[in-house]
Amino acid sequence: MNGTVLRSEYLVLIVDDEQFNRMQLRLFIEKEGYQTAEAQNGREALTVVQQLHPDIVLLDAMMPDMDGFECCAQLQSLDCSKYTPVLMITGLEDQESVDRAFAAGAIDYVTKPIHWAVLRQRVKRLIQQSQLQQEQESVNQELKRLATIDGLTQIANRRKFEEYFSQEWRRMAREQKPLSLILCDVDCFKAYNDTYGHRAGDRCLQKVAKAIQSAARRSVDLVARYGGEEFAVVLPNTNAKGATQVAQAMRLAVRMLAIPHSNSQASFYVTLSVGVGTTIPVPGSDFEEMIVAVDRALYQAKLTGRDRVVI
Ligand code: GH3
Ligand code: MG
Ligand code: MG
Ligand code: MG
Repeated sequence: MNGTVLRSEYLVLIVDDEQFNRMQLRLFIEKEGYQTAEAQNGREALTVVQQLHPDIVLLDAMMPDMDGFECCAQLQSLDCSKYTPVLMITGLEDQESVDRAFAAGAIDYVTKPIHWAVLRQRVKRLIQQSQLQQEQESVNQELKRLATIDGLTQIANRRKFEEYFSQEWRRMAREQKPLSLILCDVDCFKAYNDTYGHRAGDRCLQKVAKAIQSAARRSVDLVARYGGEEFAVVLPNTNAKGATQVAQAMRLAVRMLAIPHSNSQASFYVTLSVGVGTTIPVPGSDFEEMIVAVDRALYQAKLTGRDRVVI
C-alpha cells in the first residue's frame, strides 16, 4: 500500500455537534487535500451519507438527536455505507465507550484532544484499506458471476443449472406449484462437426443457445448449457401445457435459424430434439428422478425421428 497515491476528490464527512470542533477538523482535513462535508448529529449524518457517499466518516460520540454509537450502527445496516469506514473521535476514554463504539461497527477510535499527526495517518490508511476492500469485493463478484457462465455460449453453465434447479425444486415443493424442466439436444451434431468443422460447430452452438434463450421469456426461466450440445431449461411455476409451448417455441426458434446441415438425418437444417417434464415436487424428495424422466422423453424424441418435442 505504500506509494499508493490518494485521489484528491476523497470526501470526508465530519460529524460533531459543536461548530468549533467541526471547523477545526475541516480546516485540518482540507489542508490534507480532502474534500469535506459536515453534519451536526447522527440523524443528519445518515442523510448526508446517503446523498454524498463519503469515503470516510469522522464521528463524534456524544451528540443530541442520535448519538455517534446509534449512528454508527445504522450506517452498517445501510447498503450504501456498509463498507464506509467510521472513525470515532471523542472525549470519552472509558472502556465501555470504546467497546460500544467497536461493537457498533467503528473501525477505529481516536480520543480528544486530537493528536493531529496520528489522525492524518489514520484517515489516509482507512481510506486506502476501504478502497482495496471495495476493489476486492467487485473482483469477487465478477469471479462469482464467471463461475456460473459457460464460456462458449455466455449462458448459464451446468453448475448454475444445478444450483437453480435444486433451489426452485425446494421452493415449488414448499408452495406446491408445478415445476417444469426441458432438455434439448442438437440433432446429428457429430455429423455437423464432421461436415463443417469444429469451429463452425462452435458458432452453431452459440446461435442455438441464443435462439433457445430467446424463447424463454420470463425472468425466472433459466436456460443453461447442460453438456456439449445439450441445453436444460428450468421453468418455475409452469404447468405441462405452458412448458410444452415453450419447448415448441425453442424447437422452432432453432429451426428458423435455418443453419444448413447437409448430413442430418432429420432435416436439411440444424434441428433440436426436446424432452419436457412437469411435476409438483414432493417436499424433501430428490430432483434427480425428474432429470432421468425428462432425459427419457428426449430419447423418445430421438428415436421417433428427431426435430420434435416429447412430453
Ligand atoms: P443425436 O442426434 O443422436 O444427438 O446425435 P449427435 O451426433 O448430436 O450426438 P452425439 O452425442 O453422438 O455427438 C454430440 C457431438 O457434439 C459430439 C461432440 O464433438 C459435439 N460437441 C460437443 N460439445 C461441442 C462443442 O463445444 N463444440 C463443438 N463444435 N462440438 C461439440
Ligand atoms: Mg459532541
Ligand atoms: Mg447429446
Ligand atoms: Mg445431439
